[in-house]
Amino acid sequence: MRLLGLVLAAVLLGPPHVPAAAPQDPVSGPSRPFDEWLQELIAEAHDRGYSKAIINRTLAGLAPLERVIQNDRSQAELVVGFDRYYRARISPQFVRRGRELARQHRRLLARIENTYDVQRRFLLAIWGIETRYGRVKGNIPVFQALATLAWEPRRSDFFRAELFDALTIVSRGHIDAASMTGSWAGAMGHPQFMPSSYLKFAEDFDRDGRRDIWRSTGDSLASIANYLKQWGWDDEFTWGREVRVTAAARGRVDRETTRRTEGCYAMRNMTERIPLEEWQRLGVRRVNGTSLPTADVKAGLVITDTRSFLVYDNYDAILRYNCAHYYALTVALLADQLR
Ligand SMILES: [Ca+2]
Repeated sequence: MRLLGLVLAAVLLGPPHVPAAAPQDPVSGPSRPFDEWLQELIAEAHDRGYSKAIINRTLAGLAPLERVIQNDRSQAELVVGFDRYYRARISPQFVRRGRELARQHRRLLARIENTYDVQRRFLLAIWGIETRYGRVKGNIPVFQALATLAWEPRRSDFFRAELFDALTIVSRGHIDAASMTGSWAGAMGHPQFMPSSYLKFAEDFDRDGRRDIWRSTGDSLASIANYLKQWGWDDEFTWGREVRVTAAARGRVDRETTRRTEGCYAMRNMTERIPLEEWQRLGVRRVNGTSLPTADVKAGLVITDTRSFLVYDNYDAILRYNCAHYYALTVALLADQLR
């Protein structure tokens, strides 16, 4: 089976956790006036049992945000090379900052590592890539962003569900609506969780009664750890490694391996996982040309325009965070630099 399709377009389909939009006429706008739509939404919130006080603090008086609509519509599939993508995010200074934070939060990270069994370097790497280690968390009011996107027809069902999840978060008293800010598509706080992910994975690690991914570093890093753990992370292993695939090896790989057929887009854009010894037989080598390790582990091959990687099961957990190889590889390579 051919793997040429594996040469990846950079899949920059927007923020984490948000499924790609179905193709649609880009100029078609919301079909109904926002206020009329909002009144119906508020009625539904009442029906679902959210209190009047909560609804008044969150939904009442909302106006759509033009900036959100523009961002949503301009999400093109940008095709840049992997190296350019990586360099745009990771600099020596950015790595140094990560190492500083690793020292600064050494004890906290050790406790989180022990609790969730996820190596700390991956938590720091996701934190770094998502929000520049908490510096850029987004300052758009989450209810306004989600309401705008739920009103827009493109992905209204997805964002409407997220909007009700956001109401649930406020109802439970974890955060007040005014402090609930995020990026334009509703990804929130240090880990950039969508509300549905928040409800499933956010943790109250500092035990103050709130799962505060906006202000608590402990809650935030533990929430990232919990996310990876729940998606099957195994700290006996790492994520994978960069490899060298010669033209001859590439020919054998194309003839003798198959693509994955299940999972999100990026998961289907790599090979099935086969034992390392099979990759060795096919001619795949470490970057320095030496033999692959003899560990009894399965790996899938991810090929970008410039670099190739054998990835283990843990890599899937990073793709669950954001299903794009460039994203996951950048997280993984940063994590290696933070070891
Ligand atoms: Ca807390």
